[in-house]
Amino acid sequence: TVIFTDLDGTLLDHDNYSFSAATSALARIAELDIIWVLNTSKTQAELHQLAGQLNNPYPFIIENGAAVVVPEGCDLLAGVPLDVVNGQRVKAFAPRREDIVQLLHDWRTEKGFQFSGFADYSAPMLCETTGLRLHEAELALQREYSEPIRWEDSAERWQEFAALLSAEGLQALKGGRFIHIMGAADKGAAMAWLASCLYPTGAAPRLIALGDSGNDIAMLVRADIAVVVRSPHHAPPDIMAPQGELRITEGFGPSGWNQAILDILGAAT
Ligand code: 2M8
Ligand code: MG
Ligand code: MG
Repeated sequence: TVIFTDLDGTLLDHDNYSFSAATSALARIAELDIIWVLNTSKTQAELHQLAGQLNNPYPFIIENGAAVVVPEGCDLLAGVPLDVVNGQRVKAFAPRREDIVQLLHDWRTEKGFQFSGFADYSAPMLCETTGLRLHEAELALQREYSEPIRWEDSAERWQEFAALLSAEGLQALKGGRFIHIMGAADKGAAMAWLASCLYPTGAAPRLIALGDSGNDIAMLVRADIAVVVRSPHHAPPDIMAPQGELRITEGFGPSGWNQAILDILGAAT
């Protein structure tokens, strides 16, 4: 078994980012020595900090499947060729953010689209919209592959914007609060790549995936057990044609996560 989990609204509470409601399930995972992979729209900078807080030594997936990062001290992908970017071992699947932001800003100027994005926000502004603390907001602003935006224009203008995105090979993925503009990568493809690296020979592991939003669909449909974690703020994403078993939690966020993991793994005896 390998577990892939989203963070915001899934393992972390949507409003206060706490994972304390998931303590028993996290202990059970550690006890069973199961590899669990953080698969999130958050940045590498955020993940280095959060992996530490969560005591998770495994590779993690950043910015909606844009890249897999193998942290220092983790030798799980020893034989896999990786790039080294700023001293970190990574496998990137998506184009860099700079050019994407440039395009978005050109379109905004030329066509008058109404939207704002992380490139427009200061850390204190981001704290206000997200409830992140100042230091966390600074880490969230250090983006490499994706630009989260808020659409402040009409639905018709969105159609026009979406057509421009797809002509450039870009996509819009829905997170808990923002729409993430990025290249053609997703959490599901990154999960499949990492799982195949973890188990290059022998039987494929059972993949458990947990998520709460549209940007988790690509990961959830490819899992053997997909857990939709309920959100107090938005409707669950539509999972059409899951390849495995589909569950939906009763509880919200980390408390739903906790229950789902204990149900699947069995509580300690
Ligand atoms: C953004 O991601 C969440 C994930 O669903 C969202 O769209 O609401 C990201 O920018 C992430 O880096 C940041 O930590 C988070 C804060 O709520 O927002
Ligand atoms: Mg989420
Ligand atoms: Mg996420």
